[in-house]
Amino acid sequence: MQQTLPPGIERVLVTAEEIADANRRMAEAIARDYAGRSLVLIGVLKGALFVTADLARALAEVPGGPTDVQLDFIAVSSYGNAHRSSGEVRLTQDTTHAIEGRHVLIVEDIVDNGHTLHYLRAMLGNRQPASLRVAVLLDKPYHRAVDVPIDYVGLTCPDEFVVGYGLDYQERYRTLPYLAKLRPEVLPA
Ligand code: PRP
Ligand code: 7HP
Repeated sequence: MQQTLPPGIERVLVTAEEIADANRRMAEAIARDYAGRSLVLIGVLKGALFVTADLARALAEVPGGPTDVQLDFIAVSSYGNAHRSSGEVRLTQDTTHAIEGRHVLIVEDIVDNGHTLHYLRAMLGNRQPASLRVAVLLDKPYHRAVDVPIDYVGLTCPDEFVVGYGLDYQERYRTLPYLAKLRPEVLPA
């Protein structure tokens, strides 16, 4: 059946079902690696709101995974209202709990030029966690400015500006259940 898309959206790139499959695959790998341990997931707001929630629940459905999973959130901003990163990352909200001695998994929606993740790895790594890894739903490797290790990848993102499932353009489109390409006329040249 033909789907009616909101104004500004050209086409769906990744369906809600494909996103759920990617989260399940990441959850299985994470469950294996953290079996019998206590794990803290740190979701990076606002974009990773949905992937953090869905990955956490997918993880709870895998038998034999971590003994317990705690959630925390951090907020950073580097894109402001633009569709290109300023490269300057700002911490806008810190976690609520200390992570010293804890196994920590940063959960991101997308890694593009890599500045955000580079900043977060360095900042959280300085706090002496027992371990620090990264799970990313979308790896967008075409314009990487800094090399950042990613431990769990859901999907490779097409070389497009994508919105939906947490990803925004000027704070719009975050609540779409799929990932979509914007119409080119919506973006500045
Ligand atoms: C987006 C996205 C990632 C970051 C990735 O966040 O959610 O956190 O950009 O970009 P990079 O790899 O090029 O640094 P944004 O700064 O737009 O904030 P938001 O999550 O609140 O939308
Ligand atoms: C950040 C970001 N936000 C939304 N869509 C994209 O394609 C993006 N790349 N980096």
